Amino acid sequence: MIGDLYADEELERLDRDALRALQLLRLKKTVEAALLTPFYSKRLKGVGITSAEDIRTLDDVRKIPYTTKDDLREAYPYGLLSVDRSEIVRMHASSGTTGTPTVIYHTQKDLDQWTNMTVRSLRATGCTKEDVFQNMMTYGLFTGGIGLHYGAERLGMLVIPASSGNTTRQFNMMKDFQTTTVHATPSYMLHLYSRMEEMGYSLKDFNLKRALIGAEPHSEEVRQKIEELFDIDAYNSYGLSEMNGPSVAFECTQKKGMHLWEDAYLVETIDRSSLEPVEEGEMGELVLTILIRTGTPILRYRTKDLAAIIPEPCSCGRTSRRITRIKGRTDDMLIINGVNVFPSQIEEVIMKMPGIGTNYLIKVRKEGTLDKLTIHTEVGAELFTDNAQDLHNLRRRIVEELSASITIKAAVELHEPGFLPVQQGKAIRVVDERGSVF
Ligand code: DLL
Repeated sequence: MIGDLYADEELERLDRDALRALQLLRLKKTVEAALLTPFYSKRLKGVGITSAEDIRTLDDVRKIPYTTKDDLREAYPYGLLSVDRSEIVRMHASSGTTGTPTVIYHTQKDLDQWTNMTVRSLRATGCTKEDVFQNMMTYGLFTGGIGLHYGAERLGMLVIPASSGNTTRQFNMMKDFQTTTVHATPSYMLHLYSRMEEMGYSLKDFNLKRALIGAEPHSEEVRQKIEELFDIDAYNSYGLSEMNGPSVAFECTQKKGMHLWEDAYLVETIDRSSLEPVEEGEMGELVLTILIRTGTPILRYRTKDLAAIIPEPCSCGRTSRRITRIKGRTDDMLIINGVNVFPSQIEEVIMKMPGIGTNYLIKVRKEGTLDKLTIHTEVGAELFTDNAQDLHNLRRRIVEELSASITIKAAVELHEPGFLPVQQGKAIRVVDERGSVF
């Protein structure tokens, strides 16, 4: 494959024409692999694609129907394998909410390519072999732990495969091994900070320089809060198991959007109602095709994640276009008395409030015929002990700013640190008690 002729550093900086030529070659190869799977052979032949030669330009990708999570479930367990099962060396799975998991299989070559992407992503954030890397993402079927592990090793970092949870042990290791880089969900980073003092630690015990945060939606305000609390740089990392996992898109040290590694992924943004492409720069649903995996090829996957492609080149010199922070998932959008609200819009408002704590929860329920939105948020311990007037003022300010930003009058309840539940994996930020209202 032509991509194999380039060193990875060159792939990061290929000029756009060469990049597109490489994408086309890899797309053809992927379609060829897909035609070998029971699922896609039927699907592609149904639209007249019987060989890779039916893909002549990158625009021909539009001839291919979208793939959804339900399709992957339908193909469970082996309907998307394009190679003999003996060639497969690893699987990952995500269960979602409906039971049947979606399973992704990797050949050794697929894993090597994924590791390349991971090395590249880590390097983009300034990681080197001098770093001590504490990987606080769950190891297992979830891709967050193992996904970054091999890249970090290949880069030569000292890898601590800590996995998630056990906050005391995380702190002990951060201190004893002088960890410089952690990988965690943003909600776990906030949780860590909230426990630091009570565990007898302070920032000067650590040598932390950066956090790689991802796997769940979070606002710019949360990134800034993590950076300020720990006095570090925090980099956004996006990925999904259907597209391997972490290292689909990663921020570089410029921190102005995430480079979506285009030699490995073909990205489209579509209008989620018409399913037609939106303009570059406009917010749409990300549709991704993985170009570096043959074990389980997936074409035009509807991620349900909303973001925009940033067309302008990045000053770091990497040529893969960037995407904006994920605004939310199409299925996370709340409709409150007819108004569309993404949880991220609420998070932006509360996380920039001075004195606010590290955890919050959005609750929606019916009150008569109306929807009632209540924001529960923790605040710093000092606010509870100082004076009630400050608490009152803070509550009023949140209500006002929410009303200005999302045009909804929400109830706000302030709580002491540690009051709200903490999840070990991805944070649950919304509890919708309206049943099957929407
Ligand atoms: O969360 C892979 C991953 C692990 C990414 C570690 C980054 C770091 P899944 O469990 O399949 O895979 O969940 C994928 O999580 O479709 C998004 O909705 C959400 N997501 C992942 N990263 C981000 C992010 C991993 N940086 C789903 N910002 C995706 C917002 C994110 N949402």
